[in-house]
Order: sequence, then C-alpha cells, then structure tokens
Amino acid sequence: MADAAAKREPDSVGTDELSPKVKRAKADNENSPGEAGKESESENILSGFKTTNVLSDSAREKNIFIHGQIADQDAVVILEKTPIREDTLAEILSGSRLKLEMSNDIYSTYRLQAPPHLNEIKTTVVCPATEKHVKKYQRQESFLVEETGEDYQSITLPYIQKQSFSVQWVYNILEKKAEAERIVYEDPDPEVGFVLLPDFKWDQKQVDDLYLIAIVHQRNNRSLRDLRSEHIPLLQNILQKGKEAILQRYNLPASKLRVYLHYQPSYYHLHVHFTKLGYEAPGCGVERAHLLADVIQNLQSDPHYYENRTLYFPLRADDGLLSKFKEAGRL
Ligand code: M7G
Repeated sequence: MADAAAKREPDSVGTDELSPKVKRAKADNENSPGEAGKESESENILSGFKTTNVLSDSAREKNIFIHGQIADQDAVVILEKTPIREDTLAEILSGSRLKLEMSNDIYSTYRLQAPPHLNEIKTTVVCPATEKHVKKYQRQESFLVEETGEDYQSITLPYIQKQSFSVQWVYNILEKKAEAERIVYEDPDPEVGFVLLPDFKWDQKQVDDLYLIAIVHQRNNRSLRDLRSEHIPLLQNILQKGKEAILQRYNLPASKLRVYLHYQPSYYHLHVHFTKLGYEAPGCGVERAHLLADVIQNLQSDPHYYENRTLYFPLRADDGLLSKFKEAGRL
C-alpha cells in the first residue's frame, strides 16, 4: 500500500473507550469562535485534471492515488473517504435520501445519499509533482536494508544530499509563511524549540486518527542518524510539551499517543510524528518507526548510538538509494 494512505481501523483495539469524550472535545473546539471561518472555498483546480494513471488504490482504505496533469504540470492527487463521525450521525440518519437495494427476510441494504457537507472526500494535491513524488505514491515491492554507520557515511548521506525532497514546506511552516493558523503549539527557542501542527494526512475531523508533527527550529539535523546526546534536551522538550499540548487541545492523554521518528524519513529536516495509539498510521510499523522515548534512552546510554548502530529500514524497488546499496554490494 502506498505510504501516504491513511489506514482506517474502525474496530481496532484500544480506540473506543475515550472516543466519545475526545470527539466531543474536538467538536467543541471546532465550534469555538477562534476556529471559525478558516476554510475557504477555492477554485476547482481539479476540473481540468488529466489523469495519466492510477498509482495505487485500496477498496479497504477507500482511497486512490492518481498521477496526472494540471495545466501541463505533473501532479499527484490523493482522494480519500473519511471516517463517519459520531457527532454527525443524527443529521446523516434524518437528513439523507435512502434508496433500497434489496430486501430479504430481516435483511435489507440501501444506498444512503448524505447531505453534501457530510459526504466530503479528503483531497491532497501535489503540484508540480517531481518524479520522486510519483514514485513515493506508487504501489511498490519493498526490501529491508541494513545500514551500518559506515554505510550511512559512504552510501546514504551522499545520496540524500543530492536526491532528497525539498523541505521548503517545512521552512514555510517555521517562518509562518504557510499553515500558521494551523499551529497547535510552538516553543520558539532556537535550540530546543519546535512547531507542533496537524500533519496534512489528518483532516482533524475526529481524534480517532489524530496525526500531528513536531518540526524542530534547528535546521542542522537531517534525521535520527544525526542525533547525539546533546540533542536529548530538544527531544525531551518535544516529548513533554508535545504531549501536554495534545492533552490540552484534544483531551487525549499521553497514554493514548504513539510518538516516533521515521528512519528513513521522506523529508530530511528533523521532525517527530504524534499519532493516536490504535490508529494504524502509515509508516508506524517497526521497520520504520522509532519511539521517541526509546531514542532518548538510547542516547542517554550511548551518546553516539545513532552514529554507530546498524539501522534497518525498507526501501521501495525503484528507490535510487536501493540501487546505491546494491551497487555497493550491501544487498
Ligand atoms: P516523513 O517521515 O519525512 O515522511 O514525515 P513520510 O511522508 O514518508 O511519512 C513527514 C510528514 O510530514 C508526513 O507525515 C507527511 O504527511 C507530512 N507532511 C508532508 N508535507 C509536504 C506536509 C505539509 O506541507 N504540511 C503538513 N502539515 N504536513 C506535511
């Protein structure tokens, strides 16, 4: 399944006991005056979208990743049906049109046409998209790579210095040129500070699939590999204040959070993922996610842990980095 696909686990273990409460908290937040009017109607840039091919899709996850063109520029569009929110049930049940499909004994199935505002499709557009974006969203076979500290220096680092995605979107956030109104919390300190905001994979309509990212103000750390014991205060600050901010805003306690870094990340500016425990977020598996609490402990016991350790991660079949590992005889 493509990386960016948000998995929905409506019946997953451990997600239900807090849900009504946190959902209400979120709904209250949304109704507060400070939140009003943020979403603006935009011109439909997708009306002229020309589809080239479907990169991946999933009936189970109810999403589709499409490659195409918008006004002669390459684009990737992600369409995704969102979960049904408990606080909209009354309106869905009473305000929809119902068409009977079949009826048999005590069983019947219908097509329910919900009011348009309750029937939205979360849409993400990357335009202009690079070839790397197209590859990122294409369904692909993956291979587990074993990277020693030396491999990082001789294979990975030279590759990512030349080939990685632009982090302009990250600088826009840090400089308040984009998404400023979405910031949930900021610690402006240049050394240990960070910005916490919703990941663009999360539509913020329900807490069940909560997903935020903390982006550090420091600009000299690419990833987990660059972390040393001197970064412990930064990491502890993110863990502590990030959890507090999420409790305050979404009424979700730390015991319900999965806080981790990706290795390899897609974007080489240090950031931390906060997702709700029980929500199977893309990339939260053991082959890619490193719990922030573990990272802190590892650095406490060995200041150079992430400089020297062999790290394992999956790479997709057409990833240029995989070719570099093959060329070096490391796969
Ligand atoms: P990653 O581990 O570098 O890559 O995480 P991944 O996308 O393979 O997981 C970067 C995180 O930033 C991901 O969770 C993205 O969904 C998120 N993200 C990416 N972009 C381009 C944006 C953006 O423009 N705004 C926000 N809010 N989140 C983004």
